[in-house]
Amino acid sequence: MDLKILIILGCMAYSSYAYDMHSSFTEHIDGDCMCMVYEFYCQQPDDDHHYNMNARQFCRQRSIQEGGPKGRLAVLRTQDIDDKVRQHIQDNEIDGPDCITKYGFWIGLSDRVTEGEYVWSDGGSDCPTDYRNYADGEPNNNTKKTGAGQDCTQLWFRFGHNGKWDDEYCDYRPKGIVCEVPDPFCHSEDV
Ligand SMILES: [Ca+2]
Ligand SMILES: [Ca+2]
Repeated sequence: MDLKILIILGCMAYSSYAYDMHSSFTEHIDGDCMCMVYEFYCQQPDDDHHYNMNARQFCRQRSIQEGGPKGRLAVLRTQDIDDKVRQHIQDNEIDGPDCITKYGFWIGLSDRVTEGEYVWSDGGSDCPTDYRNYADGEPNNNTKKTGAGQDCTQLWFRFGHNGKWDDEYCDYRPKGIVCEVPDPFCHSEDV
């Protein structure tokens, strides 16, 4: 394989995990947790069907400072955070086709490992939470499109759900992304 092809492949691999941020806001999390920056990204390219996995890997590369604590798909720990994230999406009008055509944003909650056991992207270690805000009838682990069912959670902007949560196929449709990135420079009085 010549150098040119290697460079092209390298750029393709890089570009699949580098999305342009639409907007963000910072929030102090009560308790021992530090400030979090919630970052919003419009829908991923319709490319290789590893949509949720790519989103997870992308958020894990994010940091406020080079070498600082890394991000992850957002953990909506409290109703307050959940409300602010969903309000941000609506206030910035990114709940429609200008940003997402597949009706949702990934957040960091899944039952990928054990069906029915939902685990947050932080493993529940930093700020344990039982908070949930699924739409009526969800999660339903729908198996119509793939036999594996639905294991990844989206903020659902279809049928008037206004960002209530839904379990969705992890790798069937591209989605927007909400990452959270710890901000080591933020203090509670700043926000
Ligand atoms: Ca499931
Ligand atoms: Ca569902």
